[in-house]
Amino acid sequence: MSVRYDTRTALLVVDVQNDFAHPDGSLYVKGADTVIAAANREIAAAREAGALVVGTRDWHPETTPHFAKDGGTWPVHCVGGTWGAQFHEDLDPVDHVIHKGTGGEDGYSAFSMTHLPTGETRSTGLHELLQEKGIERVVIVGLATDYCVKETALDAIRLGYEAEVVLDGVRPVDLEPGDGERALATIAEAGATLR
Ligand code: VGL
Ligand code: ZN
Repeated sequence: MSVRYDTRTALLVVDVQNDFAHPDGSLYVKGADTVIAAANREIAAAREAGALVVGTRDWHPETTPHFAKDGGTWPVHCVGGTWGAQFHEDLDPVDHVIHKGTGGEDGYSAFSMTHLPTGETRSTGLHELLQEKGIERVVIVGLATDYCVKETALDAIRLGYEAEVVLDGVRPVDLEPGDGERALATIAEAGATLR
């Protein structure tokens, strides 16, 4: 069944950036081409219904405890201003862009960033934007199921939004086999709808 959109709904297009979505990207997620097609289909449906379309970008400094070379987990990716951080060129335009991870945080959630050394959490501005626009429900597509999609869905529920994840519009990194499936189970358990 297709997703319903209305003016109190926002479509969140999570991190469809070259480093995740382009085969030459440093953290390419397999199946990202399917995600781009699904994201564009949802963007068109959202626009038709007058729903807000928000795109997020992972936007890291050159040095951050998020990167393996600085003591973290990941290869260098989505450094702010670089090719890898740009939206994939096949992705249709969004209305608003939200940046996350800008201060050296992991920045998995589209809503909040936790500063790793201090544990302090601050907003990306997304919640404020959605409140200002009277949004009560979010529909989520993008990358990656087991990190940014998961944390965004959990934060959305925590903040009081209805949340729906479009299954053909997300793909996992799967550092460990099954991470994506486990993330979807966690998302559903928290109260989001999987569509
Ligand atoms: C993400 C790993 C590292 C994501 C971001 O967008 O899901 N994954 N940084
Ligand atoms: Zn990242």
